[in-house]
This record gives sequence, C-alpha cells and structure tokens, in this order.
Amino acid sequence: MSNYHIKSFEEYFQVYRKSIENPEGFWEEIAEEHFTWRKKWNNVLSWDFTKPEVKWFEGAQLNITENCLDRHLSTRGDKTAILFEPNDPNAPAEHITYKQLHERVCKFANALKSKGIQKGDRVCIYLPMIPELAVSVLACARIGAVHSVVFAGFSATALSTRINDCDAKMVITSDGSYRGTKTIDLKGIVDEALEDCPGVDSVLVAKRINSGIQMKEGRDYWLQSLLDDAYGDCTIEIMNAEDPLFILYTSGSTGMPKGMLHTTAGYMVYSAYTFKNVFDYRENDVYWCTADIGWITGHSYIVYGPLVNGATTVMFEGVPSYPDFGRFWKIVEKHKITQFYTAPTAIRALAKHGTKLVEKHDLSSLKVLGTVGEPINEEAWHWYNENIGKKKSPIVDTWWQTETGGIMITPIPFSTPTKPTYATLPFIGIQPALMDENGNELNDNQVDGRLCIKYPWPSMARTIWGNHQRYKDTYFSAFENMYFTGDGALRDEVGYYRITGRVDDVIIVSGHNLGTAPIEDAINEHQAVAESAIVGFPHDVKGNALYGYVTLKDSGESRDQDNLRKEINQLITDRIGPIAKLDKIQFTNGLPKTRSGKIMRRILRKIAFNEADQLGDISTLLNPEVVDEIITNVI
Ligand code: 7RM
Repeated sequence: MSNYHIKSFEEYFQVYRKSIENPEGFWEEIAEEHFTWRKKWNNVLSWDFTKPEVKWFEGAQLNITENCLDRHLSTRGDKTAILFEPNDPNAPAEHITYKQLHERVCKFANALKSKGIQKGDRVCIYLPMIPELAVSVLACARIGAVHSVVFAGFSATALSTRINDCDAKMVITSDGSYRGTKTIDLKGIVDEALEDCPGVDSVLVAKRINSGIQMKEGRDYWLQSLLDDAYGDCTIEIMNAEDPLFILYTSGSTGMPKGMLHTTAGYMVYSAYTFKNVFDYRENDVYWCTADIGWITGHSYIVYGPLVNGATTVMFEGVPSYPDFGRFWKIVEKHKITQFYTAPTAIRALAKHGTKLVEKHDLSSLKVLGTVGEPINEEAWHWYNENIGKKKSPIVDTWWQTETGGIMITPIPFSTPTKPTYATLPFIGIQPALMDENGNELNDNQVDGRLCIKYPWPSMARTIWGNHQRYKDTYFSAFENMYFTGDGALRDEVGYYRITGRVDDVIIVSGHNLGTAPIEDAINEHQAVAESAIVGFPHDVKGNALYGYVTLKDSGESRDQDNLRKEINQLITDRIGPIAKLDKIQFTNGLPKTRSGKIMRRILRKIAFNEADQLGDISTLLNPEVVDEIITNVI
C-alpha cells in the first residue's frame, strides 16, 4: 500500500528513485495491490524502441470496467460516480451512483451486442457531454469493442475521415446537443458524414434535445428502445493486457490525423495512479475536469482514472460563458468541487472578464487546481492562483499528450513546491531527457532542448492505428532509442522543467533561436492585451522576422495603435531583448484555435506568408470566423 499515495516531497523523491532503479518491480507492486485482475501477468515489461514495440503486463487478463464499476459495488454502490451538470443552469444536476452506472453500462453493452458489436470491433462515439458519452465508452470497454470518441464539435468531413480510418462499424450519437443558448444538429452532421462511410451499418441515437430528426430505416435506432429491451447485467469480456482499449485521433503538423492506439492494462494502471497522486484524490472529494471526453484529458481524467479510483467525477455539458462568465465558479460552489482541472485558454478567457463574477461565489471547497493543454503564461498562473485558489490551493501544471495517455511532468500537490509556468518534475516512473539538435543528451541543468522520454511507461500509445511506420517515423526516429515528444523544454537550476511549446514553433531570427512562448508571455504582460501569437515570416536580412497577432482586451479601436505597438515592442525588449522585437503587429478580434484551445500557428503562418489561399480545411477550428477578419487586415 505504501507507494500508492505520495504525501511529501521526500516521499516523491524516494518513490521516484525506486521507480527508476527497478521499474518492473515498482509497477508490479502498484499493479498487484490496487487493481482487479482475472489472471496475473507473466512478464511486467518487454520493450524495443527501435521497432518500436512495448508490452506491459503481458499474460495478464482483466476488464477495465470491472475495475471502474463492479469492484466498487460492495463498498461504494450508493456513492455518486458521475455528477452530471446540464447546460441549463436551472435544470437539476443528475447524481449517478456506482450501482446505477454499472446497470446503465451493462444495458448499453447488451444493446451494442444486440446490434452485432463484438470484441475488437471499432465503435465511433460522437456525443455531447451527457452521461451517455461516459456510459457508451464504458459499454464498449465492457465487451471489448474499441471506442473511438470524436469530439462533437468536429465537422462532417473530420468525422467521416476518422470513421473510415479506423473502419468503425457503428456510430453512437444524439439527436442534437446544447451549447449555451444554441442547439447543434449532431444527427444531421452524422448523416452527412455517413454518405462517405460505407462501413457503418448501424447508428444508435440518444435523445437529448427532442428535435425532429430523420431516422434512416434499417440503419438508425433510438438508443432508448434498445435499452428498454436490454438486461441490466452483462458479464465482462476477458481482455488481454495488450488488447486495444481505444483509438483517439490527434492532429499532426501535416497530413491525416493520427489514430493513437491505447491498450488495456498499462493504460488502466497509469491513468489511475496519476489521478490519485496528481490531484491528491481522497475518498469524499468531488473532482471536476472541464475538458470534453472527446479529448485524451477527458478519457484519462474524467472517465477512467477517477472511476478506477472510485471517485465522484463531474461531467459538465455547457460552456464557461453561459448564462454568464461566472458559470464555472457557480458550479464549484454548488457541488463543493475539491479539484478543478482546466486549460490555460479557459483561465485567460475568464480572467478577461475580471473578478466580480468570481467574488460572487464561495470557492472554499477547492483544494487543488490543475491546468493542461498548453504552456500557462505567468499572468494567467497568478490570476488563477490569487483569484481562484486564494493562494492556498497548489496549481498542478500538468504536461502530457494524447500519445502519453497520462500525465508525465507535474507537481505533486502539497509535496512539490510550484513555480509559475513550470510543470516542474517528472511523475513517478518517467525518465525525461533534453536533446540538442545533434542528438546529444544535455545532462546539465540550466539547458534547453528537445524533450524526449528515455524509458517506456505503462500508458504510452502502442501504435498509430493502421500505420505503424508513421508511428515509428514520428516518435522514434528523431533520436535514437528515445520517444520524441515534439516539444521543447528547459530545465532550470534545480531540475524543474518548463515546456516551451512545440519545437516547430521555434523561429530562428538572425541566427538566434527564439521560442514563440516567451515572446508571447512578454506581450501578454501589457495590460491592454488579452492574447497573442507569434509566427515567423521570411526576411531578406534576418532570415526570419517576427509577425505578431495581438488580441486586445477591449476592441482597441479607441486606442492609438501605433503607440500600442511601440509599448509592446518595448516590453519584448525589456523581457527578452531587441532581437525578439516584432516587425509587424496586427491587432485581431481573436486567434484561430483548435477545439481544445491550442492556437493554430500553422494558419497564422500561412497568412503572414501571404499564402492565405492555401489554408486547407479550417472547418474543425473552434472559431473559423476569425480567419477571414485576420486575412482582411493582414499587414
Ligand atoms: C493533454 C493534451 C499535447 C501537446 C503537448 C504540448 C501541449 C499539454 C501542456 C502543454 C505546456 C503543459 N494532449 N501541452 N500540456 N504545454 N504545458 N502543461 O493536451 O495531445 O492534445 O496535446 O499540448 O505541446 O505536446 S494533446
């Protein structure tokens, strides 16, 4: 039991050392003591990064839903497993107990079987943040079907591409979704997507908004009528440790999205163990991660990690801005949230609206705050720390990726001293390395380089679905015997890591390597600035020059823009040096972002290059409408 819950900085170092000196012994002990197995493993780990091939807990048999549900029934049957907060602030929240969730998952699993879904089949899930989303994920896992959740904000084209890539037989969707004051016709999008998906033979439709949708005879089925006929018990499919659990798509810098494949046992062990420690999770906590289950953050830290630990996990259907920008804080107060995990982009958006709406609510239940998804700038970190955490709740800045399956670099709350903008130290079992361009490992502190991982961890993706060569090329070819993350990082004098951003965001100006993130941080310090993004564009003398897109807190029309430009460049000069000054500054109403809040510098780069005619498909953006405005006002 000793190493499952780390409670001090000394203990972190001690457990970390153990996990590095004897990884197999360490993970074997964790796996042995905290999970339910139908058969134990013969071998904890075998690996070869040259192939690449990684296997954890080979020979073991289990079902992850037995760990999420069945094993809690005797001790936590009446405890809330999922706390559903609907879009409508006046609609009641729904408390789904472990017993009820077990029954709903079993019924759903039987419904899947009744439509011919078997172990190994791929099922595409395209649902809003309603309980059926978590239930359908677990139902797939219960019968050994491989779920592939597609975020329900993606377009029909994006959806059909993903369905075809993994050859899904079934799509699970709803008649529509609520998003603030709007409704979205999800079923219409599915219908459009399926015109190009000959492999899909059934569609299950959950009722959410009661819109009068078209049902295609022989293909579309109302979920409820299948559930009405289904038994409330469903024996688990016994899975091998390395059997596929899910595929989740993540966009690469070029080409098709990559279907990252995660397998069963290692993913379960690592998502559960990180959840417990990164959020200092305790039995009566009410944990809320604001991500969508359409992203890896939702898979690992709304569904699997919390449920394996028997936690209460909140699912929020709505948006941070409805009915006003105080919604998050209202929910924290209402459900006495203890851990709150969100993205820096959300923090900045909320900070933009000041603290009035924060002060209206009692946030004293909060114990741990988390961030994920992008580097958090200094200003946002302090705003979060002061206004939400009241300087009492540690902020865990968690760095990880779809590919890593779980959190990799993070503070352990109440143990690791935090430092603004630093993800701090590797989690237990994680062996990071910083590499220079020539492939040499940088062993000192106070260096920056490309972030790699030297040794396998249990939840790493095993391949890209249908394209192992691309998996090898993307992650295991840049540096020998290392997993390459695609990110740059620096290590400070005490060994803390700060993720500086994608390496492809590095711009070389007059021979100087400039990361976009520190320049953006400097710009964002200006009190009139809400957000900014930097790209390089070709320059006769410097090789590259810098182009800044800057969004102001108010529309900025009344301001003297030339003066603002001067002030911004002065700040950059002060913080980084004149080398990082911007040649062009364009004021924008917004920056193009992915649905998970990452700024799409690729698009901004094209615009700065005067290649706006080659933007490609921008329909999957969160805010495609800002692109036209940016193109019109390009300098
Ligand atoms: C969990 C998730 C992965 C990329 C990753 C980074 C960036 C994520 C942080 C971060 C700085 C962080 N998966 N990233 N977390 N950068 N600090 N704490 O976001 O596959 O969607 O994205 O996100 O560049 O490579 S993801």
